[in-house]
Amino acid sequence: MSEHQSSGFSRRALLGATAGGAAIAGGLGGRLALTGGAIGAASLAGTTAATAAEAANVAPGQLDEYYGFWSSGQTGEMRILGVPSMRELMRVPVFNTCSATGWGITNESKKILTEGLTEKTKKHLAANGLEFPRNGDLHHVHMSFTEGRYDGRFLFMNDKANTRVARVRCDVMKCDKIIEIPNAKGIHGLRPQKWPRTNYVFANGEDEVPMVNDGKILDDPSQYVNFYTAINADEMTVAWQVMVTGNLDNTDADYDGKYAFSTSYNSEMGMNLADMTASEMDHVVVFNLAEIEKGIEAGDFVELNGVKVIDGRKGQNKNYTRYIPIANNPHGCNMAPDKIHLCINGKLSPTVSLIDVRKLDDVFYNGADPRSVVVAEPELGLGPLHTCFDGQGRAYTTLFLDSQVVVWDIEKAVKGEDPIITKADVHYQPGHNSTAEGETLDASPKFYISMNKFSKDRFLNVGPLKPENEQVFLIEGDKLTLVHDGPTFAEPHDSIIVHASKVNPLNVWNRQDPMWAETRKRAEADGVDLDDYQDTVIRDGNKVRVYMSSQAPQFAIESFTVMEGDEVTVTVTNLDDIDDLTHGFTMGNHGVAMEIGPQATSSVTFIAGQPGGYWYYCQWFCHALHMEMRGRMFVEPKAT
Ligand code: CUK
Ligand code: CUA
Ligand code: CA
Repeated sequence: MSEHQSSGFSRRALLGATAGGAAIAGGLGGRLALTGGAIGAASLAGTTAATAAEAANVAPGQLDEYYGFWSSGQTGEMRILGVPSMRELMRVPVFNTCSATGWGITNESKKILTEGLTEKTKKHLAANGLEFPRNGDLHHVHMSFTEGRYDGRFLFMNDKANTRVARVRCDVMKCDKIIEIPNAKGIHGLRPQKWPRTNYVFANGEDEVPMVNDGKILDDPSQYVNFYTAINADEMTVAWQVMVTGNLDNTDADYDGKYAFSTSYNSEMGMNLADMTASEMDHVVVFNLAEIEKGIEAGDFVELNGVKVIDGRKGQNKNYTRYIPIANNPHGCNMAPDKIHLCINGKLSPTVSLIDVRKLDDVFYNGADPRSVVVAEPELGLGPLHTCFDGQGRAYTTLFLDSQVVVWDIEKAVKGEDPIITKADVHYQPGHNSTAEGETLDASPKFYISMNKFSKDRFLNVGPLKPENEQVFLIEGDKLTLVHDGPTFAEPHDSIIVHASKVNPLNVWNRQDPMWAETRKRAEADGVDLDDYQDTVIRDGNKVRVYMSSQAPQFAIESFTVMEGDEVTVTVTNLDDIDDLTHGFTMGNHGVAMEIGPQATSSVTFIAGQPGGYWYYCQWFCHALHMEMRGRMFVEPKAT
């Protein structure tokens, strides 16, 4: 034990927390175990925490029991972690561009990034010299469900910054669809339908916009509205929208396939902080799926930018929506796996409001008071943001202001008894949290992950911009033991933890994959069969199309010649069909790089620059002779 580490302990103990020695020692124990100081951990932390850390330790070469799918906020990508080790396994570019894989650079990815944009947005982007947004703000990643359980088909995610929703295919862990949601602004909350399967993905528009937003109405909030969007999950098209009163924050769906819910923190329709927090009550909007579908069927909608929009605003007296009053500025919206209770997290209020979804029929069809569905409102602590579940009747709510998690008993809360089981300190200011499959019928009491917004002193100082801190706790009965701190780059909001048995990605691409279907068509038009590979260079006026295969450690074409200013398209097919044998193609000095996975085809188009010789090379270390995997592009001067 060095002195440095010892003093670290006392500082931590002072700053850290009040949840008791176990959590503090657990933190240290976990940290030490991870740095290899197992003996030190045992002597310092005592046996319980050391055992817990051991239980959560995944030794080198061992696989995690769970996949974690992580959002990344303003980074715009999806991340895959192993849980409980919290090892970062992969980054999947979605709304961002990626230097390694060429997402946003290849023709295949550009197609996905551009085809779902509205014409209006394409114009904004063109005015800025862009084809697609450079950024994204990805808060919520959720997997498709079949009968209340993760089914391993797709992951869906939002982009708050550019009002988009994306889908990632779980068989290859690549994004295959991105759509911009018309009418709405700032897609925030996002959840798949749980029952009977994910036919819809629900997406909340957080920001209010003029109705219609064409510049005629500007600073007149009385004419602003918000939109709730149901996306057809199989086709990735907008099925319908509901116009609502107030804004929309987070959403969830029930386990009966009947209702979906959204929190609203701005029922006031305020345009500044004072106005957004002016009321005593905001609301939760309840969407009646069958009635909305009937309304669409019956033609009770307006068509707005190609979308069927139902009017579900307050006072419409129709059965599309109901508004349940909730203490001012609620945030998280979490359906419990008991299939009965929906938790609305108070944020400004120290409470969670428990809604019994079985009572909603009475509100819709028998005129019951909307507040009658709120069956408990336990006071839990300051700043409740999100709640997750362990399938044992316990709920875990993050307390942002208290920097704690509170574990509480749902049934006790409903009975009016003190529901609080325990509180544990987290470091610091937690937003979302997750338990193993906690938003599904397979919720289990194994790990608790606290996604904290501030890491402060938990890691070596890396300058003014600090990582976030995500902590893993072992759940043992009523006790939470901290076993791991994990720094993350900006800025995951949410995560889901999926048992490894439900996720079965391929090791090698299928040659017929739709990802490069367009490229295949282009090759066919050029007389090139991508499956019976001919390495060839096609000249077509000032367009040059290079088709080449790659097999470690060589590109089939070692040089090709183009003219200055030519539009060059390079299509590479990786003929290796071995696990983990990815090649790359980087064209020097042209800002061009891409990944080509085993058996995959990727293509990239660029303008040949100044005359001269340029090297292209494989940027994925693939072979002992990987450095030699390179070739030349000769750019001839334009004839004058
Ligand atoms: S929101 Cu981030 S902490 Cu976007 Cu799910 Cu609550
Ligand atoms: Cu192929 Cu490195
Ligand atoms: Ca409010």
